[in-house]
Amino acid sequence: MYSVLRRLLFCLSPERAHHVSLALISLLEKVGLSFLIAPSIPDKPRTVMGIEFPNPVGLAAGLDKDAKHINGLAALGFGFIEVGTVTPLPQPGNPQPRLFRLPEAQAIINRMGFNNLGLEHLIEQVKSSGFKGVLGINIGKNKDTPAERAVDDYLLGLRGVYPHASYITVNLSSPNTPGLRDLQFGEPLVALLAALKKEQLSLAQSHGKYVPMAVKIAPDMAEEDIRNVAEVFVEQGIDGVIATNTTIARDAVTGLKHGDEMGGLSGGPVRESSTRVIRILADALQGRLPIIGVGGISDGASAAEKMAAGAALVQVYTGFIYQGPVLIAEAAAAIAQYEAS
Ligand code: FMN
Repeated sequence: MYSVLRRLLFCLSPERAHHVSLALISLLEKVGLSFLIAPSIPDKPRTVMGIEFPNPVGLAAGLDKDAKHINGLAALGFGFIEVGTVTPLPQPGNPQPRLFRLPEAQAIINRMGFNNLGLEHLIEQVKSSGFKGVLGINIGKNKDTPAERAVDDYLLGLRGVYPHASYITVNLSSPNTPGLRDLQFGEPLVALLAALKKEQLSLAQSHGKYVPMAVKIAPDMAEEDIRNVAEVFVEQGIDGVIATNTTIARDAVTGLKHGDEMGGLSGGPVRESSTRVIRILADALQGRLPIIGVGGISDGASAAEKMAAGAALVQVYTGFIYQGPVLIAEAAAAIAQYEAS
């Protein structure tokens, strides 16, 4: 069914197809017909970051930036949904076109630039969804906020989403906000995480509940940098790491239509580099923090590969666009088989 639908959707521009499919997914849920496109996924519960996940396959950030479609997406069988990236203030993102399909490589290039309706709007959406499942909320900085004041934006995000999230993701790895990825290294990383940790602990006291905080990193990191950030995460009391975001590398898509567009590349071409980061992180962390593996999962084998590299959970985005909801079931089944072996 999805292959027919995808053929129709792929006739539209990528951004239009995005909105139409999400509207359809939400509509099916509202009228109780999600089963028409949702695969059946047996529960395989596990506890990660102190949260119980019904199954290990989640939706990665960026698909539902404004948290408008949580219930529709959850009805497809995801074990958890991550919404955002949300910035404190609404911002339009980059001019269109800013989203490109590269079907030959089962890939996407995007330079959306954190287009979103802002923190207040996202919180209202989450509240009105009444969603009871595992919800990650991914926070970022506004484009116009200078790098030296980035921490203020993340603190606003943390405070705003804290009461509404199962976990919070600190996104330091989008290639589409100038200077953002510099926050992944050295003194700026330590200063940012120390400030966020302090605030998280104070929020835990005032709200009477501890909401874990994960950091999302890029795939384009040298081994030494990955090992260094792993130590910083442990020292700063971070609860998990999400590896990885999109890549700025282009070798896998040179010569393909849209292959030289600026932005972050996702899907097939990021699979190996993301698995490499997970493997190095797992070796450096030795179980001290859980890893959520994301990047290029397009079938059962690529999902199980992330678990074998050391992930405790996985997320999908681009593979979901190309394969549809059946990917959730394939990934969950392959992970169950890997864990049983
Ligand atoms: N990651 C974020 O942390 N925040 C975002 O706002 C975000 N927006 C994205 C928008 C698009 C169109 C795509 C394709 C990816 C986006 N991502 C974002 C990255 C994905 O969450 C994921 O980390 C990355 O695409 C690798 O996974 P994949 O190969 O399964 O797509």
